[in-house]
Amino acid sequence: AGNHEALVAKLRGALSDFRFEHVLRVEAKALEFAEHLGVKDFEQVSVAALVHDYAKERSAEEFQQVIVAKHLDPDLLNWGNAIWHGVVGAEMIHDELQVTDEDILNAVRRHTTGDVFMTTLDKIIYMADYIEDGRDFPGVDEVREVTFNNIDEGVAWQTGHTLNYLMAKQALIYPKTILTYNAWVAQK
Ligand code: DGI
Ligand code: FE
Ligand code: FE
Ligand code: FE
Repeated sequence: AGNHEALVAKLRGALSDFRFEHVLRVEAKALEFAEHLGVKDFEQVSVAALVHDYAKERSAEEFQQVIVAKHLDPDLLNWGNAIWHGVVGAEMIHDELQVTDEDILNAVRRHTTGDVFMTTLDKIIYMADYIEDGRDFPGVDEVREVTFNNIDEGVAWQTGHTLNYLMAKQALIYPKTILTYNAWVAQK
C-alpha cells in the first residue's frame, strides 16, 4: 500500500544505507516467519520490522533528552545506545513516525533484550533481527533451522548465546536481559 512506500521512503532518509538494508532484510525475514506461523496481520509485522532500528543512529544527547522529558525510568540514563534504541526509540517512533500501535511499539522495546513475556509479534521481530540473511556468526545456520521449527526454541537460543557473548567480553548486562535468560533458558 501507499503507506508502506511512504514509510520505506522515510526510513531510507533517516538511516545509513547499511542500516536501511538491514531493516529491509529484517522485514523480509519477519514476513517469512509471519507466513510460516499463520499470522494474519502482515502490515503490522511489516511496520514493526521497518521501524525497529529507527533510532539506532541518534545521539546520546537525544536519547537522554527523551528519557528526561518523558519521565522514563531514570536508570536508563546509566545505559547506552544498545539499550536505548529500542526502549527509548519506541518513543521517537511514536512521536516522529506517528506509529501508535502499542503492539508494534512493544516489539521495538523488546527487540534487543527480549522479555519474560513476548507476543508472537515480539518473537518474530526478535528472531528476524537476529537471523536475517545478512547475519553471519558461528551457529547462524543452526539457529535459523531451530527457529523455523520452533520459534520459542529460537528465542531461547538467541537469549542464551547473547548472554554468553556479552559475558565473554565482560559487558554490562541490562537487568531485563537476565530476566529474559531466567525465563527462557535457565533450568527451573
Ligand atoms: O540493532 P541491531 O544491531 O540490529 O540488533 P539488536 O538491537 O538486537 O542489538 C544487539 C546488540 O545489543 C548486541 O551486540 C548485543 C547488545 N545487547 C543486548 N543485550 C545487552 C546488550 N548489550 C549490553 N551491554 N547489555 C545487554 O544486556
Ligand atoms: Fe536493534
Ligand atoms: Fe535483536
Ligand atoms: Fe536490527
